[in-house]
Amino acid sequence: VSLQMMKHAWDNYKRYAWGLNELKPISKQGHSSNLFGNIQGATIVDALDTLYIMEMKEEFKEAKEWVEKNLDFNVNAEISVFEVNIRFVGGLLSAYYLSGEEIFRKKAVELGEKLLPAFNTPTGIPWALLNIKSGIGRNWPWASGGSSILAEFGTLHLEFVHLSHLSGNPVFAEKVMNIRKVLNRLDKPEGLYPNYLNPSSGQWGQHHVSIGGLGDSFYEYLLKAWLMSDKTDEEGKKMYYDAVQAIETHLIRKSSGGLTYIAEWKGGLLEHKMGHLTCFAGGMFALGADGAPNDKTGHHIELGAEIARTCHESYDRTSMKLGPEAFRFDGGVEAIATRQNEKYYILRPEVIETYMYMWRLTHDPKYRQWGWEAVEALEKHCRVDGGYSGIRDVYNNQESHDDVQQSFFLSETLKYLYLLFSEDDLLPFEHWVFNTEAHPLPILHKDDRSKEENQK
Ligand code: DMJ
Repeated sequence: VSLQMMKHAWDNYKRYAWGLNELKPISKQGHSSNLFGNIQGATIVDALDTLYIMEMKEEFKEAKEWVEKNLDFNVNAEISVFEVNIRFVGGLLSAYYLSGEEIFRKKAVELGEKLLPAFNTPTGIPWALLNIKSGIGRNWPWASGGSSILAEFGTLHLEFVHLSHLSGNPVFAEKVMNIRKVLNRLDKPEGLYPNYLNPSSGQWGQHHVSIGGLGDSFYEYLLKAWLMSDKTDEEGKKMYYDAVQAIETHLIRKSSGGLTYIAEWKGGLLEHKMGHLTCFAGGMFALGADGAPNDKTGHHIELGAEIARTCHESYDRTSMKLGPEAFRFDGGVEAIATRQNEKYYILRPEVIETYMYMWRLTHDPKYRQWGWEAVEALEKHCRVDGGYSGIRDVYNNQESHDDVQQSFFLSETLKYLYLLFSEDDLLPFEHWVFNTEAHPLPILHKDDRSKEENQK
C-alpha cells in the first residue's frame, strides 16, 4: 500500500511541480519553501532513497538524471543550514550509500563545503541561516537573544561525520566535534539543555527545554552518533543517557488517566503540552534501550511503549484519526488539542516512526494495527486527486486541506510505513541508522575503519 501511496505522491509531484521544491496538490502547482532559498528539487532529493528502497527503478533513474543535470548549489540563496543538511545532504548521502552512484557523493560533499561558512562564529556554534553565495550567516530574528537553536546546530553530526569519511577531509567532523566541546563546557540547568545558545557569547538564551520543536533531534543525534560509530563514541553515549535521565526527572509525567507524556520546561515551570514532533521520542527511547546503563533496558523499552500509546491516543481522540500538531494535559483534557492553531496535521512522520521502531524492537502486532489505522486515515482525508495534502483541523468532520505535500511525507512518512510492513532485514538496525529526515546512513564498523586505515 505504501508503494501505491508513494507512486501517487511522486507521479503528481512530477506532473505538476517537477524540479520545484514541493507540490501544492489542490492547486496543482509548485510550492517554494523559503527554507531552501533558491535551491530547487527538495522533493526529488528527499525522495531518492525511498524510491530506491521501494524498487521504483524508473522513477529513481529520472530523479538521478535531474540531480545530474539540474541540482545546482551555485545560487544566491539564504538557506536554513539545518533543513538543507537533513534533507539535501542527508538525502544525497543515502542515495550514494544505497546505489553507489558517484554523482550523489560528489554533490553531497560540494554542498557540505557550501555550508562550512556557517561555522564562522566566535564559538564555532553555527548560524541558523546562511547565504551560500556570500557566506554570510545570521540567526532567526525570533530566536531568544540572537541565539542559535539546539535542534538545528545539534542535528549536523551524523551527516558531517559521513562527509569527512567520504571526502577524506577532516574539517566536517572537526566542526561538529567542536559543538560538543562547547556544550560540555557549559553548566546545564538541572542537567537539561536549553533550546537557545548564543553563538557569539557562548551563553544560553531563555531556559526553555523541549523534546519537541527546537530541541528534538539534538537528543536523537547523540544516541545515533554513538550507534553510527559502532558504539565507540563514548562521549555521545554519556551525553545521551545523562540527558534522558534529566528528561525523566524533570519533563516526563503521567496524566491522571494514566498516559505518560513529555512536557515542556520553561525556566523551571512545566507546560503540560506535547507536540506531534515529540512523539519521535518513543522510537528513540526504544532504540537506545539496549545500551541503557544500570539495567534500565526494559525500562527504556517500556518508556518507548508508553509514549507510543499516548501518541496513538492523540490520533484516536480526533475525528479524522490523525494527530494534531500539539496536544495538552491540562484544563480537564488529555491528549487533545485545545487551541485552534494546534489542531492541524501536516503529514508529519513522528508517530508512524515510533510505531516502526516499536514494531522492530518488540514485534507486538498492535504497532502494525496502529500503522494501518494511520494508512486508512491518510487515504481517507489527505489523499486528493493531485497528491497528498495536510489538514487544517483534525477534529472537524469536513476536511479543510492546507494544499502542501511536504517533502518529508515522501522521505519519512511513507518510508517508515513501508518499513513497518517489511521484514526486519530491510535496512537492519545492525547496519544502518536513520538521520532525522529518515535517510539511512551506514554504521561505520570498527573492522571496516581499521581496514581503510591500513590501506592508507
Ligand atoms: C522533518 O523535517 C524532520 O523529521 C525533522 O526532524 C522534524 N520536522 C520534519 C517532520 O515533521
